[in-house]
Amino acid sequence: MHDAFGSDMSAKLATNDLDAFWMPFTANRQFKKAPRLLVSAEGMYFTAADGHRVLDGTSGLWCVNAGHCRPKIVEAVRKQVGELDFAGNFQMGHPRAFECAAKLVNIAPPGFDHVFFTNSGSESVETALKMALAYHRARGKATKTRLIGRERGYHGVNFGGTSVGGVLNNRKMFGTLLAGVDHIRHTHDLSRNAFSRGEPEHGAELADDLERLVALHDASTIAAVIVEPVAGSTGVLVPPKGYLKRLAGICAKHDILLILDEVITAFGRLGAPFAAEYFDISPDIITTAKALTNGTIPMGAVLVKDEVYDAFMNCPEEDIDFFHGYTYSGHPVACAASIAALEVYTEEGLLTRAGELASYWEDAVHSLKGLPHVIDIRNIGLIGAVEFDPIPDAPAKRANGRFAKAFEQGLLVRATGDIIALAPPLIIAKSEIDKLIDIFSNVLKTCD
Ligand code: PXG
Repeated sequence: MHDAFGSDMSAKLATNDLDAFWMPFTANRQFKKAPRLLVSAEGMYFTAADGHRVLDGTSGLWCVNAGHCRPKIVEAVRKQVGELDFAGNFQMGHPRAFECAAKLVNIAPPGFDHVFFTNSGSESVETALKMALAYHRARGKATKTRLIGRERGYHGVNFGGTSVGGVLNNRKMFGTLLAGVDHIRHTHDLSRNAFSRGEPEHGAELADDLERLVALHDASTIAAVIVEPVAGSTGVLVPPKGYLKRLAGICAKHDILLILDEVITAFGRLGAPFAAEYFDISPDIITTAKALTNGTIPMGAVLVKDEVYDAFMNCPEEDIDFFHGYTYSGHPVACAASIAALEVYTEEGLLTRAGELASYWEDAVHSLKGLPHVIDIRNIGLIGAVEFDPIPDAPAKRANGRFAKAFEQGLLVRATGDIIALAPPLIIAKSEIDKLIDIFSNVLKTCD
């Protein structure tokens, strides 16, 4: 291989082939000493570089709800990239983006008739936060500028999402972040809710923490609250019974927009197309990404309620109504992937399949109770989590060791803190659930 100057680069590549890529959210030096490389995937399985098959217990990173390398999606991408590789959507457009938006609106909760495209969950969050600010301003309520997140919330890694997020390690290195942000308390409470099956009994009253912030800042200064219906990245925190309804009620009472961050829950993870429907609440904005394209092509989408969209349409018709967007908002290849993914989901009943599997899954995950160091097990839809007591002075080590061992044994799980999260593709068979639990319980029995 030759670089731009004509010199032979192959020797350099051979010696530094893992060095150049600064991997995200990774202990780079540790990883590169014992890399775990995945080279192909199909259905429920990855194949690792050494040839061993790995059952995907996390849908990649909560992305591949229909399983890997689905032919219909692969073909749609192949066809689109050869037909229209790129066309922008600023003051021009292409049919795939309109088709994709219409398909999304079709499966979206009632009243969500508009879609703004992005390229990731982080961008969906930034878009939603900016939308909330601009919405209030367009309605003449320009003092409503504060953004409220929640402790232990994860909303991606851009500045807005980091600011409303509640993860210490994601925040502490990055200065003062966005001004005018506050947080309500998280809902994780093992003392009252350990080993809950589905939604925990205790903690709906934690939603009233928003009233505390209203009393502190005044509702006239608050634009929006953003929460995940089920917090994923910080260890699968299932909302207590009644909590989300109560939070939505307080938002409505104070004219505060509720942004539901459904980056991991949208597209069937809980057994309904969206968590908003599962919990029977009506947020104002829903952020999505990941399974939107079954993970095939990076893409995000912000679903917007009519009232919000309409507020932007009061400006003169020739004016740009929202000064926001990305070069790749509604990229044709991403749209083609998403259209095909949404078709696969509906054709195969995947948007509701998690509901059919939920009780089998719940029993399977809770069968791990009693194994060494397990201090909690929780589940909802096709999500599960096992929490371990931390090794003194070595937080996260317990879960990380189990993650590495599981991978060796042919199972991909996701470690976060001292919690292991499970979220397999929605196509999983009951026999594969049994296999997943079998491998994982052996790992838990044999690790310190
Ligand atoms: N919001 C939520 C609720 C998320 O879970 C993002 C926003 C950001 O999405 P992008 O596409 O910008 O990464 C996420 C991402 C994990 C894990 O292991 C979860 C995410 C990403 C990587 C790992 O739980 N969620």
